[in-house]
Amino acid sequence: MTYHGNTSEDLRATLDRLGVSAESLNDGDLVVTSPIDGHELARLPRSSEKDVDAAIANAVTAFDHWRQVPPPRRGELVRLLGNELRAHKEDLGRLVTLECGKILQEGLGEVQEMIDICDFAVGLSRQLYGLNIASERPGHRMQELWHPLGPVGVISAFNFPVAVWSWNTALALVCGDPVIWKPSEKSPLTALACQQLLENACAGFGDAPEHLVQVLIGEEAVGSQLVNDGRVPLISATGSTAMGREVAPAVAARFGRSILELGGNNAIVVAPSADLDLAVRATAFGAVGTAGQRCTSTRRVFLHQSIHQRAVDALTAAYARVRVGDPRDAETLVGPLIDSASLDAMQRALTAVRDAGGDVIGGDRVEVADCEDACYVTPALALMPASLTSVQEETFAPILYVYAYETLEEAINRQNDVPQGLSAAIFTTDIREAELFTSAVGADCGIVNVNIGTSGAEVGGAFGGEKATGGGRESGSDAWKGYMRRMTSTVNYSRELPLAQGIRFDI
Ligand code: UN1
Repeated sequence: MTYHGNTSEDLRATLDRLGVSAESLNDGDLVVTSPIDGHELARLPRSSEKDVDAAIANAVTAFDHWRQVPPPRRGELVRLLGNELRAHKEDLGRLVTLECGKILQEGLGEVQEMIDICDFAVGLSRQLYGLNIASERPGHRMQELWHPLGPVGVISAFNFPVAVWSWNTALALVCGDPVIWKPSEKSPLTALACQQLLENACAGFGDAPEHLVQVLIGEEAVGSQLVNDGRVPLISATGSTAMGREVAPAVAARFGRSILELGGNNAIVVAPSADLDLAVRATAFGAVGTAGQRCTSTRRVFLHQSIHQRAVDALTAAYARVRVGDPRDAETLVGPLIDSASLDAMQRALTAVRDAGGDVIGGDRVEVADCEDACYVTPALALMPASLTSVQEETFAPILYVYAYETLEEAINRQNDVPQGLSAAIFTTDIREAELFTSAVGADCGIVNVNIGTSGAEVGGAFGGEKATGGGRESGSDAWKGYMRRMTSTVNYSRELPLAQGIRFDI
């Protein structure tokens, strides 16, 4: 692999172009390193308990102003943010690569997702439709009104360090809500860059309230303070199922609202009639793309027994062509894992496959000169014995568990027989199979695709999943409703007072 040189120098230049001052980057003790070569990138100060408290108080004040700004005007701020993102797409994408190890194409794709959600939200700012509902009473009008909710706490993960923030922020802003963001402690620099771009947009906007969008840097303690504070009516949290298990009850205990986007265990079913070339390419992209570190990554593939061997051969050949290396290299398809804990988890999972009688192809560590502290691996195919139940845990690494199946009902049952329910896909040219898979008795996930893979969802659809994935929906469709307060309002314009349900109450 070719190493493209010191990441900290690359980082300084990139941050400089993004307008983030280098001065504040060494004032603290939260050490940020690049997964590309393990070099230290920054030492950031952590937000203290007092800082978090002040940020929440500031957000409450900003809310009082922002909720009174007409939604299309709020959309103007998001339009300006979209422009900033367009102007800085290359640099922000590169920063994602430097801090998170995604290949440049995927860093750019992530920023494109941000631009797309801004466009979506700008359009939404002239909609935010409520229903008119037929009233059962004469001379009455019943209507649903949507009002701003209040400060939104966003907790995000390292793997989509900027897009997840933008899904939440673009919607929250047009809905009239301030945002307080706690990015992953593994990717705080991309957060500082987003904050800078947002501030540029605010400067162009003119009269946005101060502290409309804020960033807090730190670990779990910071997130937990946000989660437990009753002044933050909505917590939108992306991360592991274990994290969601702590966040959900804490927010519920104070009757707050949460949008949870947690682990996935996504499967592709390849049916006998499938276009095998499409199926193999989609499976490989889903499983090895982003080094298997997407919540939508393909973790399992169920191959019909009639095409099992052909598909395994094609996958093995595709895996052999995958270039692992410095994600800044245009030839690279798989960059590093985020850290050594990830590498350990991957090795443990592969040992478990071998212990269970499975065969592992790949999954070897790739040593790179000058990058001894980085964790590069070849993606792994885990060929599983037919007798085994499907793996239940999500390992955030490029491992694809390969199973054979006999009937579609069996494949659907096995796809569903895991705690998570984010994304599933079928490759088939048989319309009956496709329809069954997406039907009420088909895959039980929030995202179910036909002839495309499990990852790479467009922003226009609602994003999220069922069961241990947390049930939340972000991004497109009507996910905006999660960021607003619904009011049912009935107006009586008659001179009578008829009661609902026909009740007579003569007083
Ligand atoms: C995530 O991994 O947290 O559908 C989000 C996808 C991307 C988003 C992934 N649009 O793969």
